[in-house]
Amino acid sequence: RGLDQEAPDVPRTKSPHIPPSPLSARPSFYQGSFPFYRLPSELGSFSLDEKRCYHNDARRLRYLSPPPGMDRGEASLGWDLMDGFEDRYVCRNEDDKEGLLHILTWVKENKGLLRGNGRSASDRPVDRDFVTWRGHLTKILCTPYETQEGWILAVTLFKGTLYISERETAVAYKKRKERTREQEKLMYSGYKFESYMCADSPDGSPCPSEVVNTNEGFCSVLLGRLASHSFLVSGEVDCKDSSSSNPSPPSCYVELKTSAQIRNSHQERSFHRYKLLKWWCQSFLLGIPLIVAGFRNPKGRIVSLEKFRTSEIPHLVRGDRQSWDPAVCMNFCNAFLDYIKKVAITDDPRVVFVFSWEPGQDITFTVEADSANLVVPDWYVQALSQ
Ligand code: 0WD
Ligand code: CA
Repeated sequence: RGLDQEAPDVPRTKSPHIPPSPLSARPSFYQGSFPFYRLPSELGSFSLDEKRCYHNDARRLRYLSPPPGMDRGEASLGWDLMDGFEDRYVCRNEDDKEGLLHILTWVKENKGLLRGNGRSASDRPVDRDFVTWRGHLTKILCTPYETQEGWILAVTLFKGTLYISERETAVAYKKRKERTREQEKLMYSGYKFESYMCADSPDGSPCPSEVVNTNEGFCSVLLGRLASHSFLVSGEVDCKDSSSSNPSPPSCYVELKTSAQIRNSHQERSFHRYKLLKWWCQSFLLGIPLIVAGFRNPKGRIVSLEKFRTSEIPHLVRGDRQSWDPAVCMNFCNAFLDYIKKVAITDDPRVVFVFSWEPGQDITFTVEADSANLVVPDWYVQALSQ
């Protein structure tokens, strides 16, 4: 015992807080067995319309409507992903930093669904450890293998729940502002693929002449658990497969992706190492079982469609020794969420804990005592204090 005995016997919350040392993101630290992860269950959903207005319903949910013969590889393709780029494209204003806005709006409008049992609702109105976007968790999961882009995640503890929101890094800002026309086209092509594959109703047909408007979206809100961490997560869902053998969400949801046609073994290896890592993390997190990928040629036409079962993706990359391991992603995420819980202990909506990471480095943090850049806005604090 020794040193322990000298520590004053005060409740943990009152003892002087010793800040934890930086957290490593090295893959070798996180090898081991896969941690407990519960398939998330859908609690609700919301939609964002063509003007980016919030609706507390599923009006923007779309339905998978693949071309006949897709499953036999016979689909007649050649879809032009550039069609409409010049004249039928409305792009969301990316300078408008929404943070957690839409998730918090959903929580505010659905408070009754979130009350814990036992505790008084006003003590912990959202009975979850974390609230965040799925996209932020995807970034965390990919961190041990990321060599290019760092991240900044801003965290606030408010009434017993940790809210995680992303801040754009200086590098990401610069990249966004300096995007070339070719990069813009590539971004457009992903959305255009959706208009070839999705219909507005379960028995409707796709409408490739429609305007592609990236303000629009359907987001599912789910409850999940990773080891000791409970969370509420929301993510944009591309479409629903009405013919799915399991009709309940998220099992009936489908993720759509585009990728460059693979023509040699080098391209195949890089597809496995980088693309499939991101695809797996993103869909696994929400429990989306199926990814439909369209492969495009250099002219921007779809040359083939392929289905990937999310659960099978780790097996596809297992043969490659230098590839990624899903257990490392999940163990790292578990460790990072533990780390956040150790660092962010001041329950105050004006306090923001800013975690940053750069490839090759450890995760560090700073504290903004009266932040000019809040994670949880005043209107939300008021709504949850009533
Ligand atoms: O402003 C930001 N930095 C972010 C905004 C970061 C993360 C999310 N969001 C918003 C998006 O506007 C969108 O409404 O959250 C919603 C999507 O959340 P998510 O599911 O957590 O995000 P993610 O998994 O990264 O992306 C899912 C899809 C993307 O599909 P692909 O197949 O490309 O991964 O959401 C779309 C995109 O279609 N998307 C966005 N749409 C508009 N603005 C954005 C964005 N910034 N990021 C992703
Ligand atoms: Ca997608």
